[in-house]
Amino acid sequence: MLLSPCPGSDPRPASARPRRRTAAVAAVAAAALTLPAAGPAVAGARSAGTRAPAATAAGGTRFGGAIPRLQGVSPAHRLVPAPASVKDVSGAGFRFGRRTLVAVDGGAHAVQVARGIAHELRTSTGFSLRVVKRSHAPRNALVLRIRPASKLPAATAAEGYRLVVSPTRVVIDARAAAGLFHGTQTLRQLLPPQVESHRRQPGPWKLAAVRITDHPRFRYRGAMLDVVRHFMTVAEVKRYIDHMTLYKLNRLHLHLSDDQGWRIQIKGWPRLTSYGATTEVGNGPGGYYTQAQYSSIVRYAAKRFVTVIPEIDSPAHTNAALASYPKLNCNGQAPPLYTGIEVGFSSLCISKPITYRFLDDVVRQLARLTPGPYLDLGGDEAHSTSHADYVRFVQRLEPIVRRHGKRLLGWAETSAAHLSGTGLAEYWNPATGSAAGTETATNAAKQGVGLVMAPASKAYLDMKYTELTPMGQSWAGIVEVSDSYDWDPVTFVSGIKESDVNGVEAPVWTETLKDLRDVEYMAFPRLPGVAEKGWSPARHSWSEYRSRLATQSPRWEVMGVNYYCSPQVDWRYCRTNPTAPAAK
Ligand code: TNX
Repeated sequence: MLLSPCPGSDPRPASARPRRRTAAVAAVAAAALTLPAAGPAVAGARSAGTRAPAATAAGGTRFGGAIPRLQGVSPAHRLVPAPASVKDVSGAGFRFGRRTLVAVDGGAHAVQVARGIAHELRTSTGFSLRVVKRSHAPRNALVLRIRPASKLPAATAAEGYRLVVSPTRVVIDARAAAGLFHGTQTLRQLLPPQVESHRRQPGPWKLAAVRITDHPRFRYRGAMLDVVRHFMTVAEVKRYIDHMTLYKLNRLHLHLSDDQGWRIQIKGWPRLTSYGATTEVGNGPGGYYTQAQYSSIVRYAAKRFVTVIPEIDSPAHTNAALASYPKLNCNGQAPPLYTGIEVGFSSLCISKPITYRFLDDVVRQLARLTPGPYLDLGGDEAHSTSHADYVRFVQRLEPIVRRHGKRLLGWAETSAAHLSGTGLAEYWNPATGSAAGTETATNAAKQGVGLVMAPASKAYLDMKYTELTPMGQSWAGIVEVSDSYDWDPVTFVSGIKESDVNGVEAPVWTETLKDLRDVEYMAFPRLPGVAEKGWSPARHSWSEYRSRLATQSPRWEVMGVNYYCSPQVDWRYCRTNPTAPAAK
């Protein structure tokens, strides 16, 4: 297995380090020839009623046939991420019907959550589900209430909720609208998967009686999308946000610049987008978001309680910017645009004042467009920058971010610099325990910089599932579904305490993934597992999780999500007919 070098700890010169990208080129070529093992022809086509002859494999996976309704699968056996507490209640549950109301007691954000879930349920059930404001809980209603802290378990905090299903009503109580929202996502998973359909489906729409109290283990539960190596449209990004919310992820880290392209409009620097955005890996046309488009992603995310964190990678991963503006290069000469998949060859000019004026412009504009507290300035794989220059650079970078009212998020290598202790460091090196490389995590913790755990050998969704996976890379290992679930964000690196960890993130790098359909194939089923690492108590084991995970595939099928039917899971549903990935 070829492990990625960590720039902070790898003493070898760049030329002696493993060149992992070359292997991936072959994977791209293979991806063009081989088809993924599962997936409907058109992402987004919701065909809940598809019928084909069913068959059951020895392991229990059900292939083809009608998509199961999961009736009789109890709440404790179907929810991902697992709630903090689920108590099955004996007796009848609740049944949505033509006259069911959605009653809300709370401010504007609570009303928005009520409207959102009513809208989703209307489409598939065909019921009118009128939204009404009520301070008491009517019968035959889904009731959403903002409650004072004293009326809820102490751990509920800002994102937790209590969900009680009884024959007369479903009540979701929370301290804040975010908690109500997460409660409605649990509700989705308690209903038959057909509720995800864009077309009206036959009922019944029944829920088992249950009492759930729930809150997240970590505050930061992220997904990272690389929209550079292959550009993703605004609609694709929004669809990915939808996928995140079903699993209670709340941070979208958008990797917006790299060697192969610059993807966000920056006023005063037009060539970044008129020239630097015109490429991607291979021969594709690239693309970028105008500031208005970026804002529309931010708003779409915010409505779903997801905070966007934009990343402008620096000082390395900057060839697109260097190609667009000769003055950003130490020698004043622009390199050509780049469409390959090597890393670590580019660097902003550490000693030129223009570098910091450029970054100040970019940071100022992104800070204005981004309501969340964090801006990510990268800091990974700076192989052509000396260690001293790298440290100097990061120490100039953080004050720029702070001056514009934000906190610095960086890859964990940034912890080699002296940091203010207000930011976050994202740990990605696959090293475990106390192996070389883990000091990026311990150095961050020592400085009071919170850790976001994204170890590549567990959380990188672009790693292949098996040698035969037709896309993806393998420099951090071959990562089957159980491998990506089997770790703990606190104990992965020794010397780290629970309070050092802000949360987890699942990055998807897109060197070998050409569109969202490919991204889905790598994210499902692993993304829900990383989400569970971020949300659920540490006690869950793979053997218990895999049976809950098995109940998710019928839902993905209805949603038109492309997914990998891993043989490690006895799926409730799996397609038999592999189909070609849709051409972009
Ligand atoms: C490493 S992880 C990178 C990315 C690549 C990824 C591919 C990190 C901080 N840098 O530039 O896209 O590997 O798996």
